[in-house]
Amino acid sequence: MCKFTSESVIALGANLNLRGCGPKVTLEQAIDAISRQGLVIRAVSRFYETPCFPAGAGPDYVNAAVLVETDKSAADLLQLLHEVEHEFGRERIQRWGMRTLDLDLVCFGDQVLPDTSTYNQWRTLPSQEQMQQAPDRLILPHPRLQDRAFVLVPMADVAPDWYHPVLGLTVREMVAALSVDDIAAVTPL
Ligand code: A4P
Ligand code: MG
Repeated sequence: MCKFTSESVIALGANLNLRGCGPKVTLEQAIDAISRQGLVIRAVSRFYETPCFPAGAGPDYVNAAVLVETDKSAADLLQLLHEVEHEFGRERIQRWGMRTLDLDLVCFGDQVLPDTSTYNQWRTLPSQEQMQQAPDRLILPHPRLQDRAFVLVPMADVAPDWYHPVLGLTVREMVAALSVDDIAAVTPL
């Protein structure tokens, strides 16, 4: 019998050293850790150096994205990502604060969670409030995906044709909507 599987994209980011290793090594090790958890890794993006957002809030990041296939639910997958973050020394001190490893679930097939109206509330949250408020449940697609070159450019390496179920745009189209400067600042390592 065929198991039901979903394709999803995980965004990886780090801007602090961990146990003497830089962010790039941490991201490589995190991808190994994810694959050991039974997720099938279908594609790994290039690794990019990206300017810290918000500007001046810390060192540059290394960002990447992976396309994975899983028979887990989206909630179980996020739980697994939190466990891997923990294994890699992630401490949640400050929203958007510096981190040894951030793993975000960017999309899970075409699921919109918990529902379109709640998703839209998070997506349209005024920028002042974005730094203060963090969701206490899984929001899909990731509500800031469309704004961020450091997520979209790596994602375009692994899932350029993924179609945003609410915005009605592909990853290619979302990248094309970013400013030229934002795209240019995301530099392959
Ligand atoms: N949560 C809800 N939905 C999701 C989802 N789809 N994926 C919950 C991941 N987590 C989700 O996340 C806050 C809460 O959102 C958690 O309870 C989680 O269950 P978090 O990972 O604890 O906090 P965070 O990482 O500070 O928030 P978030 O929303 O992941 O932040 P961002 O938007 O990823 O910003 N600059 C550069 N250049 N590169 C970066 O990677 N990353 C950030 C973090 C800031 N600046 C950056 C980068
Ligand atoms: Mg996160």
